[in-house]
Amino acid sequence: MSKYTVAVVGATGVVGQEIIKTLEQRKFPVKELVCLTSARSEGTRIEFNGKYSISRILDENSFEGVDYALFSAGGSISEKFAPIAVKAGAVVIDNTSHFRMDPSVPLVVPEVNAQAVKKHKGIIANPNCSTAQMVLALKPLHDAAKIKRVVISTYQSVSGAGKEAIKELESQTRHNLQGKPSEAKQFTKDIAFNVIPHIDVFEDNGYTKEEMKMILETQKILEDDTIKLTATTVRVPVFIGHSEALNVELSEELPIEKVRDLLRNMPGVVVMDNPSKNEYPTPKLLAGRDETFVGRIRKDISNPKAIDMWVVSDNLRKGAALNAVQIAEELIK
Ligand code: L14
Repeated sequence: MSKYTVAVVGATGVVGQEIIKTLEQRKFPVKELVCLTSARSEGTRIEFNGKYSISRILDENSFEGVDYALFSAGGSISEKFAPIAVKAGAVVIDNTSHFRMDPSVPLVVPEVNAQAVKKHKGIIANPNCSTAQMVLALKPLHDAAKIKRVVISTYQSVSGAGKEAIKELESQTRHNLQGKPSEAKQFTKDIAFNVIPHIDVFEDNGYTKEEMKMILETQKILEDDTIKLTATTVRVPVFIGHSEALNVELSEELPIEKVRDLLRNMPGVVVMDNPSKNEYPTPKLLAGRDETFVGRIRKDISNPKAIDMWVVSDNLRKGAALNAVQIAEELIK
């Protein structure tokens, strides 16, 4: 089997670390792991396959001999360095939002649109975490009875926003329990004992960028811009795992058992839906798992053609690292 030189850009970040763990767990054929970071994290010892790799500063010459470069260090880093990596001969898998809507860049969730990988011109984009788990649940329904409209509410954990955001939820929780006030730095409001209807920046239409990403990326991945979507994305005081309440209007009425079967047969999806036993997915239960879990599946009593469901996945796994590594696996098939 061939082996590849793999670079991870943002190697000491929350997603970078998860990517390295995932490459190891899934036994991706790595000849050499190149860990790239900012000057601040230079020289960090990173364990991989029982050996240590020392992180180096990302620069213009970092990609010599690199086959695959997985980027997770922010949009401006991808904007500058992804083209440099491509020029050096690497294929880039980008975790940021920077290239996702570029028509020449495939946006891929392998269980949904693996074929799109083939059209790449050097860069492949990994979708937004909330989009990735949602399209897994939407795809089989769309194939069976064309989705007309989706109404989305999300409950998103802090880990997507990085290490400092994780620390802020920890320290604010501790402080507030001791009756001390806390200072909001990573989010616009306190995140402990709170919910914040604001992820990423506001756009002119009143939506946040996170909401618009869910809308536009879903249309691109499902290759159908006639699907209408609307979303409210909300940050909740959870460390890992995003949850989503979806109302999905189909173009025809499907029996609810049929809907369950379609979801059960979808790769990457697990139906966890047993209300009589209080069984439904929650982030605390499912953090660390690769699959996307769907529960609370029911007919919308206000519309016979619509389905309500609750979708939970680990935002660092399917929402980021796992999906990126799965794209790399498609490339070496
Ligand atoms: O990749 O949770 O588009 O604050 C931007 C928002 C990643 C998660 C993306 C967050 C996201 C992030």
